[in-house]
This record gives sequence, structure tokens and C-alpha cells, in this order.
Amino acid sequence: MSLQYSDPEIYQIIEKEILRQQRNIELIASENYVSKAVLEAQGSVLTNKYAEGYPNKRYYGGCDYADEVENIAIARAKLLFGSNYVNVQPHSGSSANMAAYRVLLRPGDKVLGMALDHGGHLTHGHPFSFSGMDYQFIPYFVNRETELLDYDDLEAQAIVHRPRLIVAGASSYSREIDFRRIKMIADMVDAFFMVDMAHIAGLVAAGLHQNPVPYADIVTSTTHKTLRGPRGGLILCDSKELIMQINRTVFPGIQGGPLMHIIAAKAVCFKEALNDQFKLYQQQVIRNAKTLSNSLQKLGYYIVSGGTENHLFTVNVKKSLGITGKKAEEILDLVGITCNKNTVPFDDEKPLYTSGIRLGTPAITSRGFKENEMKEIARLIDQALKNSTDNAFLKQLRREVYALTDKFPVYEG
Ligand code: DSN
Repeated sequence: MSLQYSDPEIYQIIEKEILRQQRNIELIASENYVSKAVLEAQGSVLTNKYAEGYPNKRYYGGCDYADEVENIAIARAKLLFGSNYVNVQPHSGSSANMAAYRVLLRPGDKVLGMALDHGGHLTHGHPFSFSGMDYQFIPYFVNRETELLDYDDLEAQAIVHRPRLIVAGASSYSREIDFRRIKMIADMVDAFFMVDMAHIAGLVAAGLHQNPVPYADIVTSTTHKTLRGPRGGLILCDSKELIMQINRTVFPGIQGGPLMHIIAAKAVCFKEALNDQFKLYQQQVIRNAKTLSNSLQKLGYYIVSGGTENHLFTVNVKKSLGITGKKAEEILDLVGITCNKNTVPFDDEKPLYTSGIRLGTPAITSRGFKENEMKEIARLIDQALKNSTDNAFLKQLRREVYALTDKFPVYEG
């Protein structure tokens, strides 16, 4: 029986979510709209299959097709990122990072990771994350003036602390990260080097960001951000010895059965990313981010680090308008523009309030928005934030948002 009849309650919520995704302008930098092919693989009968183990070494019978799917996913990921070895089983980016840490570190080891409020990620050492609980993370920062990653300070910290690992990668850093430079620093102090490329994986795949694979001992990623695949994780490395440890650590170390329907969807996403069209898409993602950032800057907004070279940027709304990121997120929600509050470097607001909002263009670019739409979005954001107490005006803006999104269907047919 179809969902509509077996569980109308859930069916109706999903219908409402479909409408929300269609009508709102989605600016959450870590979100995207997957293709129908990815959705189909993800919703397939492969969800029924247990396949603990790895291709040709499973703990269950009936894994012939699971093996085929996983082998294809691995081969495509290798090709896409130029990596010798790949594990496609991590359920998430956090699982991928946990596995990488367990391979490279012992509990209590010192690690250098980018501070969360400067653009890093929870799993790069936040005290409430397993990473901060199990290892001794020491944060590195952006420069107070330029708001750019301070490689000299990172080098100085590495020399002082002699970490066992340096982690690079960020959730809200709008500039290209120089992996080559960080590898040189890691070598200088004899540390391992790991890159979490979750945010920029699509840009890397398209050759529009320095590829960390030649530099890092282990590269981790998610598959659902710029890469536009299903929600999941990925680990890449070039060493046979390391991949053997990674495989053992993912299963049976921290996970049981792999999600074969998700692995099939990852394979579909890698195939899409190997297509020339994907490069054009990523080029447009970057052009859109630059246009949106420049348009807001022209309207007087303070953009952290002065601009962007990738798919996202952070607006310091406290410096621009004297409001918190939380307030800005709430106002924009009222007009159908979705984003998230985000700390800015050296933020004096608490994480649940923040001084900034993070804006990203992967999702809106997937639905076909280009430069003209970016200028229009900048105007809508500006008008909403500056007229937040005028409910009638906000309703009018919401109608304008819907008029815009109506012209760009997310899923046609
Ligand atoms: N939570 C994700 C983000 O929004 O950037 C990172 O995992």
C-alpha cells in the first residue's frame, strides 16, 4: 500500500516539506537538492539488505548485488577524486571523522583543528563532541584583521604543541584552503594531516578547489553538500596500510551494516559528478556566491573576510544592522528565505544567538538560479531585515519570494 494510504499523517508532512523546499529560497550552505535518480536509488529495495563486511568478504549471504553496487561506488569515487583507496560506508561525516581519528590517534593525543567559531566543525574538537572528549584539540584561528586563515600562526602553534595530527577543513570559511601549505607544516612537526572536505567536495570534484588527496594522509567528506548526493560519509586515502585500518575501524569498529541504498545513491551521485555538466554547475555555484556577497556588500553589509571564493560566506549582521544572527534568521524565515545563524570570528555572542548568518548557493544553483536572481535575493534580504516590524510589508516580500521560486521548479514532472 502506498504511503498516502498506509500513513497519511507522515505522507502529508512530506507533502508539506516538498512544498516548503519548492517555495522557499534555500540558502543553508550545507544543503542541496539531489537529482531524482539519487532519490530513486536512496528509496530502493537495497534498504532491505544486510551486507556487513566489504565486497567479497561479507557476513551474510545474498550480497552479490550489494557487492556490485559498492564496487561501482568505490571505483567512481576513486576516479572522481584521484584517490587510490576509498571507503564508502560511513553513515555520516561525523562517522568518517571518528574512524579517521581512531586510525591516526590514541585517546588524549594532541590535535590542531580550526576553531568552531572561526569556521571549523563540531567534530574538529568541540568539547561537547566525541572529538573534544577523546582527544586534546588545540584550536587555530583566522587573523583578526583579515579574517583569513593565519597559516603563520598555525605553523607557530604546531611548533609549540607538536600535535600528532593537524585537521583542516571548515563549515563556514569562504576562502580557498591551502592544503599544500598545511601539509608542509604537518611535515615540519612530524604530524599526520587529515582534511575534512565535506563542504567543498563538489568544488574539489569539479577541479575548482585545491584537491587535498595528494597532501593529506586521510581525507573525509560528506556526500550531500556541494557534492549533491545522499546524506552520508566518505573516506579517501592513498595508502594500502591506512585503508586496511580504516576499513576495520568503520566496520566492525564503529558501524554495523552499511546502508546499501545510500551507497547506491552515492554511486549515482559520483557518476553525476563525473559529468561535464557538474563542472558547469559548480562554476555557477561560485559565481552565484560571489554575486550575492558583492550585492549585499554594495547594500552596506559586512561580509566576513570581505568576500568569497567558494560556495558560501558569512554576513556579520550585528556589525551591519546591530541585530543577532538568530534574529536575522527568524526575520528571513518569515519571508521564506532559509539560512542559519552562524558565529563570526571572535564573536561575542553565544552560539545560540551569534553575530552572523551563513549564506550558501549550492541549493539555489541546483534549481537554476543565476546572477540576476542573486541580485534579487540580496534586495529581498535587505528589505526584510530593514523592515522587520512591518508585517504587511514582510507578507508582500514573501509573495515576491514565492513569485521567484515558482519560476524555478525543484523537481519537474
Ligand atoms: N552541520 C553542517 C553544516 O551545516 O555545515 C556541517 O556538518
